Amino acid sequence: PDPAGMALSLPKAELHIHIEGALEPELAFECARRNGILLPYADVDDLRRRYDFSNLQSFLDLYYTGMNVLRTTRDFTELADSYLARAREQGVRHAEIFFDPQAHTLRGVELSTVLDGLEASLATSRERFGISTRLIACFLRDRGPEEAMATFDALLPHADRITGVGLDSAESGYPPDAFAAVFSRAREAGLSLVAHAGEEGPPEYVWQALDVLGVDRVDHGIRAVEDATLLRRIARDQVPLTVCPLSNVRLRCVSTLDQHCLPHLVDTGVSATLNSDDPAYFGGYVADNYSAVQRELGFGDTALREFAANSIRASFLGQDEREQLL
Ligand code: ES4
Ligand code: ZN
Repeated sequence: PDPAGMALSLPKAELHIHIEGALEPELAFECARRNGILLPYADVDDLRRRYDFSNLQSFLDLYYTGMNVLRTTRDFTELADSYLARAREQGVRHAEIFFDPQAHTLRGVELSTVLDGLEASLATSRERFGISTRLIACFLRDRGPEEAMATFDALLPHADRITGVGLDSAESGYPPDAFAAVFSRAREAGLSLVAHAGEEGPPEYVWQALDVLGVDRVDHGIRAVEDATLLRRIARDQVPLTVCPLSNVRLRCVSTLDQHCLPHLVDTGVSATLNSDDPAYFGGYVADNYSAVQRELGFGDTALREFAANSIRASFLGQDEREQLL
């Protein structure tokens, strides 16, 4: 048995991937050149050398600067194609892809440009890459609930093009409960609900994501291990967590991978999935996260199979489609 091979070949779903975080430096410079934009970095190597983060905000600063080169439908199509090509090599059979509408509309790129561009790639992802895909629109929590509501209004005419809404960006100081109204409207519109919580923020934010927003999955959720009652709740209700181990280390939410709480989550009966978050920035795509936890946390083949099965069960695919992948 080849451990790397197992991590790569297991059929899996990726449920926590920000498409803007799949922007590799090479494509960033190509888009910059095409669009006549000057990136504040000398070249690809100079940009890569800056991928040394001290916390979530230090990453977000680079993430929002980098995506400024994305202007045309073609840019978004090539971005999604680039992710799908890498995801296929990593055994991904289904991907639920986050995008940040406000990060584009705030700098003058139309929502329809973003959606048309992504869809031009995703519409044929099954035929070209063997990957089914869904889109999840995330609200930027540090831009506040009013802007989230306005963004939801702008998304509504396109509601058939997205499967759910999420909540991301800077977490500390931005509790989920402020977004109760917009999440309630999203639920009424028949959308699935997710939220980043307990990445940098406290267990209280995870409680709010569950009890106030009513999310179907929690993104990250690792700080739930600090609250035994919360952890039991997550295990009892089998609320899936989309865990991103390499991200947690790169953003220093966890000091080293061998200190990660994933074994504790598994021991408590939590449905944990493994994901890449922002693969271009965090040193690996999804299977690299599987191999990393195998190497550093001692998870065996059975555990890796369980993570992959969890990812398919936790997806927003219909029951038939899920069963085909299991
Ligand atoms: C993100 Cl790692 C992470 N956390 C919160 N928001 C994000 N947006 C993109 N990556
Ligand atoms: Zn994320």
